[in-house]
Amino acid sequence: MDATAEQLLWMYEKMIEIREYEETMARVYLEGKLPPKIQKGLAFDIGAGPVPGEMHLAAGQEPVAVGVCAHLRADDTVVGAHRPHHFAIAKGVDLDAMTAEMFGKDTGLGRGKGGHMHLFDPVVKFSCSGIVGAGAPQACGAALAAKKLGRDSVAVAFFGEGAANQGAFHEALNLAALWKLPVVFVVEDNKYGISVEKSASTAIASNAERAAGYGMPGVLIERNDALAVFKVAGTAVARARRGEGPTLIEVKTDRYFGHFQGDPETYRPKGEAKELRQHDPIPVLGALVRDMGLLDANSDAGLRQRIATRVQAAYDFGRNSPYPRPEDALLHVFAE
Ligand SMILES: Cc1ncc(C[n+]2csc(CCOP(=O)(O)OP(=O)(O)O)c2C)c(N)n1
Repeated sequence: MDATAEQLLWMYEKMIEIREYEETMARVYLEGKLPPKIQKGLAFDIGAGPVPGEMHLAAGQEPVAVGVCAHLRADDTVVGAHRPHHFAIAKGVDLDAMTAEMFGKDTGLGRGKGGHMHLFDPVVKFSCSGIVGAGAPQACGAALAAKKLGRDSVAVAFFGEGAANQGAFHEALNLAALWKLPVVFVVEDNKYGISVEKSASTAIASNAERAAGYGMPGVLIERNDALAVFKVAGTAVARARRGEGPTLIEVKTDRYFGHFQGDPETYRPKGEAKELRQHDPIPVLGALVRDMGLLDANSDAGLRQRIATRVQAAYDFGRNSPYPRPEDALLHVFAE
């Protein structure tokens, strides 16, 4: 399945937007957290500053999000994990409300009660969770609902290779195949689960091989490349829409930042992140769209400027929004 000019441009634009979002967050997150005497690599108070809590960024992993979401509609469901911004942006979650959520503000997706790992947007059917492995069964639930309602919408569960060792992953795959659910499972293999290398946690090199054990197609994508993901995801999403059941995809991708912001990354070979950035997938797609005549240097610069302005506006919105009122602390927490 070849991408149209419109899809190529969309993927390029979204990858730039995700990268801009994550690089901005890397700066904003440190505000108020790093007293001058605390050196790089030492712990800081994660509750301090305008963006409280842990922060897991996905710079480098953009191809996985855009290559899959290019095939999705607003009525399709996406369930992400604890590193969710790239999926949320690619699925079309409102950037202002998403950012306000991370600032803990009343205008946030969850009125500031969820934070960056708990972004819920029913408008575009997006959710995520800090519970590793939780997303696969939830995607099965959304897929089962679509099937029962006779709709051709699909569900995608994105999670890391660490999550693929959770029991919930295996139960979800079994059920999805047994009931031929319209779901696509996408494993992001960014080499590490926190500090643990995949080779130290997983007996086989590719999770795609595990698909055979559940009776579904499994595909390994060895390049961190938007087009490569787009092609494989297109087949998987179309298969799910036709009612032919689930697919398991694993993508080898690159995490440029630490597991969380503030991670001393002592487990990484020195210079690894810098080396990974030499294979940045964004300029690769940029060269392609320019070679195809879809963009020139001027329009590329204009596009980047528009995206930077849009992202900055979202951060301004989050920063300047009001905090929830203390008396609303229990509002929307318990069902009546
Ligand atoms: C059920 C559960 N166990 C453990 C954790 C702690 N934890 C947070 S992230 C993480 C590693 C996840 O690795 P992976 O699934 O590969 O995702 P990545 O961080 O690489 O994106 C762990 C163990 C958790 N949040 N939930």
